[in-house]
Amino acid sequence: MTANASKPIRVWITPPGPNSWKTIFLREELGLNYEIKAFRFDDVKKKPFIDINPNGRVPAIEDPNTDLTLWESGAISQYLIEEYDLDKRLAYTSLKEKNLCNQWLHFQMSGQGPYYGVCSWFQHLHPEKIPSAIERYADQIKRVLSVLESVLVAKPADAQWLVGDKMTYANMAFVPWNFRLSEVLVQSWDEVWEGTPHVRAWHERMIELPSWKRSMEHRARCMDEQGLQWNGAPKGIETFTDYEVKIAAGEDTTAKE
Ligand SMILES: N[C@@H](CCC(=O)N[C@@H](CS)C(=O)NCC(=O)O)C(=O)O
Repeated sequence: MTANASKPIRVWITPPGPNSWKTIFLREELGLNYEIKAFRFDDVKKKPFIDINPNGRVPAIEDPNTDLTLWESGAISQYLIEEYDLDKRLAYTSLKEKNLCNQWLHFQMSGQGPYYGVCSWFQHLHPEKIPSAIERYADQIKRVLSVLESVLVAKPADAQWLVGDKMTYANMAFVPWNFRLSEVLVQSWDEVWEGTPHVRAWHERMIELPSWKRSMEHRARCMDEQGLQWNGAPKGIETFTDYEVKIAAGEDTTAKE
C-alpha cells in the first residue's frame, strides 16, 4: 500500500542531468502525488534554489504533508520509501535485506553517480581533452558494471535483482545513469554492455516499466520547454561535437551535468 501524499510533493529539478530522474522514477513507480518544479541549469547555484539546497544541486523536494525539505537523491529515496511505501513493495523490513538495500544505494551514490558524472564531464564538457582522465573514469565505470555483473550473475535466473527476489528502490537508483551510458562512454548500446550481459538485462527490464517511460516523457517535455535537445545541447546545434566546440570557445556556460 502506498500512503499517498494528500498535498503534492514538490520536486525541484533541472531536466538534463540524471540525478533528478531517480526521484521522479520512484515517485512514478509508487504512484505518488507530486509536482515537478523544473528550472534552468544556469540557475542551480542561485536563489531561490539555494534557499532550498545550499549545495545548489538537484534534485530537492519539499513535502508540505510533513513540512520536510530534503536534498541528496539517496536521502530522498529513503524518505519516500519510509514515509510512503507502507507495505514495502519496493523495499524490505527484514534486517539483512533492509541493510543490503541501503548498501547498494550508498554504492550507487558514491560509486556510480560520481564516476559517471566525472567521466561525462571529461568526455564532453571539460574545455581540454585529457585522454588519461577520460580513460581513468571510463575504467571506473567498467569496474562498477563488473561489480554489478558479479552479483547479478550469481542470482537465480528468475530473480536477478540486487537484493532478495524483487525490484527495490536500490535497483531503481542505478537506472538514470546507466540509461546515459552510450553518451557517457561515447559507445554504441551494444558496446557499453560488453562483458556485462546480466547488468544489461537487469537494466533493460527496468527501462521497460511504464513508470520509467512516464519519467522520460516528463523529461522530454521539460527539455523541450527549455529549448534543449534530448542530449542536453540547445536546439539548433546539430551535433554534440559542435556543442563541445562552443563550450571550449566559452560561448556556452550552461554545461549540462
Ligand atoms: N549527490 C547528489 C548529486 C546531485 C547532482 O550532482 N546533480 C546535478 C544534476 S544531475 C547538479 O545539480 N549539478 C549542479 C552543478 O554541477 O553545479 C544527488 O545524488 O542528489
